[in-house]
Formats: sequence, structure tokens, C-alpha cells
Amino acid sequence: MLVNNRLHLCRTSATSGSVLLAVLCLVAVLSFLIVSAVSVSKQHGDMQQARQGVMRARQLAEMGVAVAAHPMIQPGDPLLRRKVSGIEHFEVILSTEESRLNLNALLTEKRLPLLERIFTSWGISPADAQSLVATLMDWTDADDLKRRPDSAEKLDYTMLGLSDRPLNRQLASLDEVDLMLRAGEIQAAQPDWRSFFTLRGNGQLDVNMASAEVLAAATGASLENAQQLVQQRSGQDELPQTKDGAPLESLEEALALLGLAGQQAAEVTPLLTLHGTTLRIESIGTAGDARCGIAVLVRKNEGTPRITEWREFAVEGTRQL
Ligand SMILES: [Ca+2]
Repeated sequence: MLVNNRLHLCRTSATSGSVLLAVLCLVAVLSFLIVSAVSVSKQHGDMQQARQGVMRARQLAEMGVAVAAHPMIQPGDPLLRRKVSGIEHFEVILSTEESRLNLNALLTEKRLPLLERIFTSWGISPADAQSLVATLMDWTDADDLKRRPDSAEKLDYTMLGLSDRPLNRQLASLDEVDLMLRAGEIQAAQPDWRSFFTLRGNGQLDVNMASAEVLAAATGASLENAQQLVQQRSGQDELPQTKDGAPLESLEEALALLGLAGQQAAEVTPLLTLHGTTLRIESIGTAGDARCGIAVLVRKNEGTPRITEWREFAVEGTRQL
């Protein structure tokens, strides 16, 4: 009897222990589920907040584009930098595509000497400059006839297993230059060669927007003279597009600052303009930690201004107004 009672007590204790263990397991599972749900909810909230920040930054960048596209707005206008709240602002840089040279426009018989001069200004020998320009022309002209023995046409590329080259059409992207034979020579001579060219401008060079390096290479002026022109254009603070800037008002003034006269001045004058016609708007919107950049091209010489390109770009770093 005593033995049976002890057995019964043992079974009761074992059953209670199992129930307690099951309850503890259930509590643990429930706790895990609650913690997971809170964590997922927090992540969802953070993502929602980040998404809202990016949307707001994009909205601010669009506000900057809208302001900059107004015909009355000029580079350096204070309206191009606006603080909307303590953590929200936009900043716009106005430029023109004519601040760079349109490479397709240079690939014509008339403009070839200009492109050769740019290459020689980078330290390429005159013979190699002529050869590289001929190779570029072969790349874009419709026929398969080599311009020079040392340029390259379809047969040369085919022998290298590149039967789909040259493209025999105008460049659609500056990256296509990298596909050309001997492109490495251009890259080696001027690693920053892309900053000299565009495919969007009207073919002229905007003396009020171009960098000293581009002005010197395109006109044959010394870099010192081109830098002096940029300093005068920028004003006392030496910053572009600020209030104290003194934009050039005549091509004669630009030529004098560049130290060009006579035949040299006559040759480059058709290339130069005081006002580029393809407006480049780069607007950066900031909302807290979120930033968004929008680059827009606007053509102004066809009656009503027309947007020809709109793209977003990544913005690195932070900046306060
Ligand atoms: Ca060709």
C-alpha cells in the first residue's frame, strides 16, 4: 500500500513537471514570437521612414529643377540655394552642355585640326594625334575604307576577332570610344578626357562656363591665360556662379584674355559662344540623411524650352546650406 502511494506521488510529480516544462516552452516560444514581431515592425518602420526621406529628397530636387528652369533665373541666383526647413534644402548648379566640346561635332573634316590640337595639348605627338583622329573618323564614318595606313577599319578589327566593329555611326555614348583601337593612348595621355567632351551640346564652346583646361585645349591659348579668364569670370571669391562674378560680355573680351589675335583668333571665333543653348540643371535635394540628385538638359534655342534628358544620380557625402 505504502509502495503504491509512493508510486502514485511519483507519477503525479512527473506529470506536474511535464506540464510546467510545456508551459515554459510555450512562454519561450511566445516571447520569441513577440520579440520577432517587434523587430520586424521596427525594421518596417525604419524602411518606411527611409523611403519617405528619399521621396522628400526627390521632391526637393524637383523643386530645384522647377526654379532653375524658369527663364528669368541666371547662374548664381540666390533662389538656386534654398533652405526649406532645418533639415530640408535644395541646391542647384546651372551650367551648359556647351561648357564641353561635342565630340560628334568635332568629327568632321572642318573640325579635325581642332581635335588634333586638343590631343597634342595632352602631350600626344602630332603624328599620333592625326592617326588617333583618323581612327575616330573611321569609327564613325559609314564606309570601311581606312583614312590612313595607321588608322583602323573593319578589316583591322575583324583580324582581331572584333567583327562587329567599328560601329560606322556617330557616337551614342562616350564609352564607345573605349571600344576603339588605340583608345588606351587617349586614356593614358589624359585620364580625365571625358570631362572635355559631351555628345549633347550644339558644337560651340561656352566661354562663360568652360573650364580653363577645356578653353586652353580648344583654343590653343596658354593654360595661364585661360585660368586668368576663369578668375575674372568668377570674381573676387574665385568661386563660379556667385554674385561677385563678372561674366564675359563679348567674344573680343574673351579672345583678349586668352591672348589670341590675328589668324588664331579668327579661326577659333566661330567655335566660341557667350551663352550655351543647352542648359544643364543639376539639382540636389536633401531631407535629413536622405539625398537625391536630378540632372536635366533643357534646349533653349527652339522656341519654348524643351527638356531633352532627365535622370537621377547618386549623391555622395553630406552638405549643409
Ligand atoms: Ca568607317
